[in-house]
Amino acid sequence: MTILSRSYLLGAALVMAGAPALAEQNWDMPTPYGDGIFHTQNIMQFADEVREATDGAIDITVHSGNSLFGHAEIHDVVRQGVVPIGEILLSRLANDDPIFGVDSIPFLAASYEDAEALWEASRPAVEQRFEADGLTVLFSVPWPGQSLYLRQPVTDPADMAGLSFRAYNVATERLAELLGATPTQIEEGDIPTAFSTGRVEAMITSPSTGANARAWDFTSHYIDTQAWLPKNIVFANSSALQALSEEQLDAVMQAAAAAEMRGWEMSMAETAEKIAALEAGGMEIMQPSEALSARLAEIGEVMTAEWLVEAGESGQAVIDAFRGD
Ligand code: PCA
Repeated sequence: MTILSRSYLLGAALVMAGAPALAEQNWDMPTPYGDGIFHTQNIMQFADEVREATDGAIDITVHSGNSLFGHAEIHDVVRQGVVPIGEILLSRLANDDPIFGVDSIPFLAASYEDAEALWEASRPAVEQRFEADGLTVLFSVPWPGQSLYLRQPVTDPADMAGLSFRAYNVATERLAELLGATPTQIEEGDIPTAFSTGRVEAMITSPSTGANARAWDFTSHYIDTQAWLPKNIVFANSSALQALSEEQLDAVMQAAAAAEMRGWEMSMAETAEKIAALEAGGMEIMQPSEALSARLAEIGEVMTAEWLVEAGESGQAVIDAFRGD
């Protein structure tokens, strides 16, 4: 029997016996995003609330900005039990299962209301897929709408052909391709360097990420497309949760539910606040031209169709549930 399964059984036995709390646990929690990002502030508050509710027995330390593990490693290290908890951009897992990428299809769910309905419709499938890997979903919070950052006031979508375009998941890669641009994957924290060294010259991301990266230092025009709301997800190793006492587990789950509510509100408030910060930084704020809107809508249709082919019947069921069919 491995150490992991032994501790799992011990944990399960303790829960069944309603045993007293285990000794103090220090939980390292890696996240890709930096301290200036509202998601990170939200998970720090989550950590504070868990610490308080458990009288310090569960002491979560947030390791921000890829400082403990890189974005691409976090899912694996939590699965392996190297750390008990972590945060990632959910759609980074779209290569493992298309369900993880449903929130990154342009204009499928571009408002908070629609994003919430899509999360409700897709949550059971996401949770099941995490469970199959020995992981428990704690909560998920969207970034504000994804909009374009450019060095010229593009009105004709054809003018984006040939641009080197920053991508952060497979959907942004595909979007860049469909625009005729050339995608390059760049982590959020590396955006300023990628622009200043000429690796990329355009991107699509939230006002939160744009303002945090001081996008006005390397782009001049913000086009407010708000095309989709990709989500971060916070998840724990299920064995680590099963090793908690019932009260401790309750405390974690309650703090998680509160963090989800708070995070969605923070995200909504961010949208206007951070667009104003981009403008204050010197960027020109534009609405998309009719031609650009039409092209992006078309790309959204193409990507929805491609996603449905990949995701099959279970994907169709999620879309039907989302649309209330
Ligand atoms: N910020 C992250 C993901 C989506 C967003 O708004 C990023 O740009 O990497």
